[in-house]
Amino acid sequence: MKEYNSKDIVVLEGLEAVRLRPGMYIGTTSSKGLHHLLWEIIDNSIDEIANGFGNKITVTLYKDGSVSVQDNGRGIPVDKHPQLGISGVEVVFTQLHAGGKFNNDNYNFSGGLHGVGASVTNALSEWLEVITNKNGKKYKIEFHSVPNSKGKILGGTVKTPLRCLGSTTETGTFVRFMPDARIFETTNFSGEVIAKRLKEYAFLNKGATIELIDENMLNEDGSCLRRVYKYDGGIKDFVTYLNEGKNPLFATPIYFEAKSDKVKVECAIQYTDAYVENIFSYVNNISTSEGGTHETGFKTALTRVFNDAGREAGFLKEKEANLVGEDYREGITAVLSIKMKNVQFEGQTKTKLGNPEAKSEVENLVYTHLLAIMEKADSKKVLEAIINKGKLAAHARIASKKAKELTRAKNSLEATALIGKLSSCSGRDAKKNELYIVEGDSAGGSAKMGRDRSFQAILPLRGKPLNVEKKRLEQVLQNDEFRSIITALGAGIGDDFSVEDLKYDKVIILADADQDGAHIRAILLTFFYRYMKPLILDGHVYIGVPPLYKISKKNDVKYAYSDEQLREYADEFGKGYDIQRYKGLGEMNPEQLWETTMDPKNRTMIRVSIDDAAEAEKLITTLMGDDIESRKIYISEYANFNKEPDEFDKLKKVK
Ligand code: TTJ
Repeated sequence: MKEYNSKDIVVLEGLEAVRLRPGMYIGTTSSKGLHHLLWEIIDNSIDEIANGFGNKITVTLYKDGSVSVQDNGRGIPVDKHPQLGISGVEVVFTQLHAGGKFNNDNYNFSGGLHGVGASVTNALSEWLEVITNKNGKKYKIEFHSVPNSKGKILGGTVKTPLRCLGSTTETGTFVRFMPDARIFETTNFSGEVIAKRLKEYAFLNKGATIELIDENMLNEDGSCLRRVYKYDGGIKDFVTYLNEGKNPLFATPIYFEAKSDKVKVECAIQYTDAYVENIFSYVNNISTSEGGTHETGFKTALTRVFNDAGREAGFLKEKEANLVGEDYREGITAVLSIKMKNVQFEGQTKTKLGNPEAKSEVENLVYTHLLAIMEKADSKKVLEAIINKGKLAAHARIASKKAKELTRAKNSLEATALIGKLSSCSGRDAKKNELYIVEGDSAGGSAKMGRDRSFQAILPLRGKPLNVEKKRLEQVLQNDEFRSIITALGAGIGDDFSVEDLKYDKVIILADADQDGAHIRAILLTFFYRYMKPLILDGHVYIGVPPLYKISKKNDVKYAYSDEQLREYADEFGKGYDIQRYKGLGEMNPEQLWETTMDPKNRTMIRVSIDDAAEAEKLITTLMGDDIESRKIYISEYANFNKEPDEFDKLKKVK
């Protein structure tokens, strides 16, 4: 082997930094970070397919805990990189930020959000192997992370240099890796999590076959579980899937593709009799859950098209005013998928498209193509349904305007009466203040007495709040519990909600650890999700976790938050201890509640986040909507406790 030169040392130091501070590259070393390793690899194959090279991706979970990704694209290049003097494939896996893209000419569109690159996956793997089939030959290179002579682990170094294994008629790339257990809190990949992501990719890349093989899950006949996703309708099928269990206003989603010299747009739209707005947007296959310029352009075009086409067709009379954007978005389910070069992401979670040109490009394309569809004679019924729905929404909007204003009016008599139940805090620094929403008056009372009133405010909730799913804003605003929450937060609601006006940095839901408590949490989260989504997206919503047990021996008191922890403490105490099981928050006295659940030094909280907007949406409609049948199916599919015994037995876990 040739000697290392200085350039190679730079490369090694790059990957060293990744092992030193994995969090800087993949956010966290939890399960989420572990899966990030896989997304880095899969995204490369998706890019290849999205640009028209190949049509199949296979992800395999192996018994030894490793995972592989295979595509039938062009294969990673093996020729020597002119500056670095090593093969292209070695560059991709050892050079930070190299990715699968050497320059912009190889790909028209590519993600670049997850894009810390495949080298990060390599650096954080115990071993990684690559097979690339290219130019009629099969090549293989292997990497590993092993200690050097000083005992320091070097991540992702070449174990076996690139060699040719012979000839082949295939083209494409195969990458298999073993995540490094010395880095991650857990190295168990979740078939469910991966399947969800692959399904979304399959919707976004119509016609592509994306499969997941899980060797750890066996079917009855001993074969391993194989899930295949292929949607010839693409995002049109996506919309149909999202609307399962709802009542669509017309049978087939509106669908069109269009492109200019700057962007490619694909769009599917269907309305249901629901009241919520569901627009999912993507740029280069990356979910833009914070929206951005493309989504703004889309919304503007939507309003213009329906007003113009509606007037032309006579559904909007001369004396009737145009409807506004939100009227046309009530009950909409839409997927907007665009492709463009040089994407810029902004926002708190870097999921908001910033490119200014995307607004006008998308607006023009959507306006022209959607208008052409709506002007067709056989679209008349569809157009009429949309305009009528919009008119009803406009009516409700005007009716709820007054109620909305009330919740914003800080000093009005009514507003003061509403927050009468609120025990506010004395501090005025919104960045430090916390609002506890507490289940039940008795727990609310304990929380009031136990809290640190300088920054903690308490809002007790009486009984079950209203399930806001399937309710119009107007009805939500008539509900006392929600009105007090809205007024207390002081940041508006729905389209008017602005996180900047928040009076609290943390909104903490505190409910019992039982069925009723779970229901209350679900209802509150549904409300925040539907009417204050940025509150969740920006990470302001938390679930307080009260202890399940108090275990004590003489003056030594410990609180356990799980059965496992209880066993641990019982072992520590040995003999002669007492266990108290808390059935509810109300059983704790103010001091105990403070100590275990509210004191920032000791408390445990779960921060609520949305990883996958489309799946979150599906979950909420299924769990909180009024279609009982699909809720049953969902629960039996995803929550094993309700599975039919024989159905569950089909999937035997093997080690
Ligand atoms: C790059 O431009 C020249 C032709 O090949 C392009 C390329 O690298 N294609 C490519 C990379 N297809 N698939 C990959 C890939 C697949 C996996 C599983 C992992 C990685 C890092 C890249």
